[in-house]
Amino acid sequence: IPPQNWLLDRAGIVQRLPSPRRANSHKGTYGRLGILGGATGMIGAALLTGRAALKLGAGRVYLGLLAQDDVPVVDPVQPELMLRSPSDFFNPDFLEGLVIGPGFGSEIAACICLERALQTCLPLVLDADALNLIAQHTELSSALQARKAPAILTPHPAEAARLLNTSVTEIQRNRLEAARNLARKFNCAVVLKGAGSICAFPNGHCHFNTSGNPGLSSAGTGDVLSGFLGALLVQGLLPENALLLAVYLHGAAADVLLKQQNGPLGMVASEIIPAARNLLN
Ligand code: NPW
Ligand code: AMP
Ligand code: MG
Repeated sequence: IPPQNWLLDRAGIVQRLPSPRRANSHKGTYGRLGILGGATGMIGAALLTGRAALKLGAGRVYLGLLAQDDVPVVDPVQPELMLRSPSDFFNPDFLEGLVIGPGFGSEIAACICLERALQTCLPLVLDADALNLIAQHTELSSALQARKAPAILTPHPAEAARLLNTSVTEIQRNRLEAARNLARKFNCAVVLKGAGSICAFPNGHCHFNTSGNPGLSSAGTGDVLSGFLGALLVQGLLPENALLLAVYLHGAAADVLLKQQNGPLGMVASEIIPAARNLLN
């Protein structure tokens, strides 16, 4: 089939929703997600990802923070999150999915974690600094290309430019082509974020998101999106369904807030989380 383009709207996600919860389910039914990120100065990014994942239904969420000093041992806002050493994440059968990148930094410890993560068979969400490291280190980019297990890439235009070794202007000039090139280059599902996010797949098919608004143009909203994606993956959704649903829902939650709060100004990433939960339930 030649590559096709679709609009991603409410009708397009209905058949991708997770099945209703069984009465006799338990937390183990809904997956164990790990999140690697939160280097010094960016711990908030990993907390947002973790909170977003819990609120979209992941059974258990573990945070592996990269920061070395004054590392929190609990998230007082969301004590359900389990803060563990990143090295625990590589114990066999500990996790069923992994998000890497929110506030991850580019220190050597981050590089080593990413290298190990790429060697696992876990479904991965690669965001933010994980993408920057892949763009910088050919060994990491080759390891990603050689992977058999699924990975989803969530670059904003600057991260996409680094991955394709071009400029932001060039990415924005032809966003469709950029998204498709990324999906083909890394043989992964990709969302090229920004106003009118584009989800692209290695077979060339692309979906233009119709939800979202400039209220999302603030720090941490991308970190929340990666948590949504991780949560849907560990609940057993196929990567394609998890990506399309997470992207649409993230924007739709912002659209609800825009109406409720009479405008985009001052919308913050943490507000997107309960709004998305309401839409999914
Ligand atoms: P400019 O210059 O602003 O116009 P980086 P980052 C450009 C963590 N965070 N269209 C932008 O352009 C992240 O998870 C931590 C066009 C600029 O040049 C990462 O780990 C938070 N251009 C780390 O910080 C909350 C666009 O991209 C460049 C664009 C660094 O991530 C915040 C900036 O990108 C943050 O999430 C668009 N739509 N979007 C926390 N609370 O701890 C972006 N650009 O250099 O990759 O920096 O995205 O802030
Ligand atoms: P990040 O740059 O990684 O924090 O991600 C920002 C998130 O907000 C992405 O999901 C973007 O698609 C979304 N976003 C930012 N600005 C807009 C906008 N003007 N319209 C729609 N979505 C946006
Ligand atoms: Mg980001």
